[in-house]
Amino acid sequence: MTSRRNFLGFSGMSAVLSTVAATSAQAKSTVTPDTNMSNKSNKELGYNPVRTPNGWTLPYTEKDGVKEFHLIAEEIEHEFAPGSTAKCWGYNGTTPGPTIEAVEGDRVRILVTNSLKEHTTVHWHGLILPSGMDGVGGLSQPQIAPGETFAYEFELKQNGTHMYHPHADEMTQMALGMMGMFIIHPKEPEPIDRDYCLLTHNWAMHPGTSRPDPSVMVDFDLWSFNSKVFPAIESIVARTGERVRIRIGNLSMWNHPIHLHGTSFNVTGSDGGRWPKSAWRSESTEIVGVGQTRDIEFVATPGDWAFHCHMSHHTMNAMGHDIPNPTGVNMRGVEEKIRDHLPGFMAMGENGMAEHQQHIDAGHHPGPANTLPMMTGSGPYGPIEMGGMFTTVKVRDDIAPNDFSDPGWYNPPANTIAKRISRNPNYGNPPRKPS
Ligand SMILES: [Cu+2]
Repeated sequence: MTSRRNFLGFSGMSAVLSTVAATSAQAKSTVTPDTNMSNKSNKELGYNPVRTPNGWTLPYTEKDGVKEFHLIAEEIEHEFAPGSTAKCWGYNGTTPGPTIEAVEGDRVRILVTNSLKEHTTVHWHGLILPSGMDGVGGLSQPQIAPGETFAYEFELKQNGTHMYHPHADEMTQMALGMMGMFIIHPKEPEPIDRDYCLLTHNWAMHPGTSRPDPSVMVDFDLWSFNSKVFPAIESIVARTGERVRIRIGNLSMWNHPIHLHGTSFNVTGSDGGRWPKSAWRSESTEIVGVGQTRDIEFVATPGDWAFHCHMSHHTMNAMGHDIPNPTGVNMRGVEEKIRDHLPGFMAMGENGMAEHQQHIDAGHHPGPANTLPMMTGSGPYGPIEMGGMFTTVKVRDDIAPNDFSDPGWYNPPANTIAKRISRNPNYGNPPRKPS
């Protein structure tokens, strides 16, 4: 049995697993740096376009007053972060599929071509529409067979943060990455300077393999925002004082308590649109449940602020769950004996797991092929020891309104960084609870 969460470093096992070879896929996943696919100004659009970090927005053509979009369901080659690629399923070359963006009152026609080898449908999650447009295979429409194209057409009767996903062999198709965001702007523009959207997901990408395993229900290996994991998730960038909204959708198998450092945000909306102010809640962590969307808004304050799921295993990459607890165990001597059976075995974890990244970074400990280290990433002060659903909100005083490029690391004002004042382990006299 392959143990997924492999933090003890079974490089012997990795040699076996690395024989799983990748084959060619039908389409290459590409990241479009500029996610706004429209050449129109915000004024012409009538809204401030949403930005999908690491993703993109689906262009449309206007035909007789109808906005026509075209999705194609297909197998793709996807990179979670450099060092881990997989054959996934998605739309128009990517997972998540492109963000669909329109305005309340629009009539939309969405063509769906099926380039998979099994049938599919698309369900417009949270949208108010005729029953026959709801996309549940067998219930509301016939399945879209391989090679066929179906047309969905309906009027957008609401605004808010919505999603789309298959309602056909849903367990497999979603596990392999078929999902996307569907943003409907209100007719009246909202006072938001930067509008981001992130779709959360989980992947059973067992070490050394190259296809997500759809049978896994709880113990996943990779946790993603827009199908990317740290350190490959783009930063959320803003200028000091701007009003930022982050729309978060969840089509994964877990709830995600999403936490932002350095500010108290308001939870301001969902698939029900932007709530009345009386319904806003001031929070620092908001659980986005499976099948839910939540919008958070805050005024940007300068700094590099961590933004992540607060389930601590959701900010790690692949590791092994089914191993004995090494914490506090002196494995010297035993390590040699295990090496007879597992060549290259390296004991880790006696004093905590931070040494994992040190060994990986130093090249002592090559992991299985096509598998990201459990903890990774470097900041200006050393290893960040994260993975999965972790990125940064980067706020600076001098960022132009439409500049989304990464400004690098924050340079804090003098005397505002925590600093070392002693190396003496017996320094001071910290109080302990009297026994
Ligand atoms: Cu989570």
